Amino acid sequence: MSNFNSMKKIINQFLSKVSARNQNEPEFMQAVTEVAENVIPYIVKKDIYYGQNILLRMVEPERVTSFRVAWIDDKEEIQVNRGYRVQMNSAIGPYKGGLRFHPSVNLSILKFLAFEQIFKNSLTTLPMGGGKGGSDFNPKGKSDTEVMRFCQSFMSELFRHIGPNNDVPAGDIGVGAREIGYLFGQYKRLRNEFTGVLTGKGISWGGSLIRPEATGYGVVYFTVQMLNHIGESIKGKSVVISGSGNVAQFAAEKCIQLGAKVLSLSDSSGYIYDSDGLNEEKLDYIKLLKNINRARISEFIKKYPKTTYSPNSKPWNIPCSIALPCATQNELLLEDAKLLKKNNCICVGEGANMPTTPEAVEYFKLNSILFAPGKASNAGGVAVSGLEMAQNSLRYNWSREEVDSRLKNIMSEIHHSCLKYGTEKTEVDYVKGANIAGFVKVADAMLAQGVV
Ligand code: NDP
Ligand code: 2IT
Repeated sequence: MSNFNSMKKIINQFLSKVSARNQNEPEFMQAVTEVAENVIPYIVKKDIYYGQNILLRMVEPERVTSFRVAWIDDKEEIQVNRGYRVQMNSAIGPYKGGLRFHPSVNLSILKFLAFEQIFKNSLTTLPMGGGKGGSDFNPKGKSDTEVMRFCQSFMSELFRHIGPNNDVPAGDIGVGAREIGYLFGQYKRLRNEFTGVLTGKGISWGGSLIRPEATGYGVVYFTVQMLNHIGESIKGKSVVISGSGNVAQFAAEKCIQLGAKVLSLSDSSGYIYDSDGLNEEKLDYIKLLKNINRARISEFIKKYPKTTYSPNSKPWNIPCSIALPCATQNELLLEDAKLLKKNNCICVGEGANMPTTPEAVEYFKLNSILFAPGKASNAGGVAVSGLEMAQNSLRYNWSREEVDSRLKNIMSEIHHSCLKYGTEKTEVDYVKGANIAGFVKVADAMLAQGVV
């Protein structure tokens, strides 16, 4: 058997074992498969890792908690949702990762996110393990008081399982400043302690400057690094962004600040296309629509009628040099990748977690399109969460400039790690680089700590 075939066999044996134990978890298996394909060939060449079943240990969550969240809506009807916290790996630090509130939330999605978070957090250079949680609660259309009652009920169980030295959640889809506030208030009330148990807090109560901006800014800092590495720059380039939430808004903001032309944003109902490019004033209006009015992005064209709105479609058919998928998993398919290539796109940076399907990732690789996986390019959010934890421990706040400069340095370090493990002849496989670099630090810690 050729080396290639025997390696394929080892990988397939591993994946069969994992999938037998995690049936009906397609998103989790998708994330595990990608890591296994990069990391197993690395492990078999390294005596210290070979035979230690490290990856088999990493795919098994240290702990999974699932709980009932009962709450009363504005019509005084009793509602029941399901809450979760997946504590995946604590080898290098307390569990760290966001909470997602979205009707699609299930164990497969949270396990994929918690698994990705292990590698992402390792790449940040900061001491954070991997975790994720959330609920199938849908915040859309709920009043502020309904969201508050839900968050209070959710935290009334979650508080037993988290803590500033144990597990520190943050935001993700459907969980922003409002939800973190309600969750923090309830935790503080139950524990009678003011601690850094959550990140993404408000500035006056323990939050960090730049945390709201960090994921989107970080994606763009990473994209700039990739472009610079091939002698290109972002200035003047056209950018297509999906999503219009936290990550998309600040990715757009940084692109505009750096002189790029942002042509689109979207939500789950459709996308807007602005051939002149969004400017700061238009972006402020999007922030108002999405964050304060909690409206649909289609509303944008009422104020800016030169912009077009396309319902029930995604923006990947718009000609652009750079694509930043910043909405959700599996939102960029092979056919979208082909459209991007046809329109001469040269670079894709994931703002969301796993937005690109494996077939589309492979297509980008075969066509030499720069591609950054979310665990590298969107790590700026959790990195500044780590800086928020550091500031909470110091009982001190750093300036905007200080945090932004630390964020930039961390994104450069991540880029450097990807180059170290992913450079192949003249090109860089950022997926492989991120997976191996993220793995090595966690694996070494696990080896040092024995079979636990
Ligand atoms: P938000 O809730 O602020 O925004 C989510 C955006 O994505 C909205 O525009 C939403 O549209 C859209 N969206 C959500 N689900 C779907 C779907 N099924 N199909 C199409 N569009 C969808 O979330 P964030 O911006 O925080 O998160 C976006 C992505 O970035 C997620 O993958 C998240 O895991 C990832 N991420 C977030 C980080 C953070 O710090 N917040 C850090 C790193 C990664 P609609 O309003 O219609 O639902
Ligand atoms: O996917 C992610 O990295 C996040 N949602 C942010 C996690 C965090 O703890 O800041």
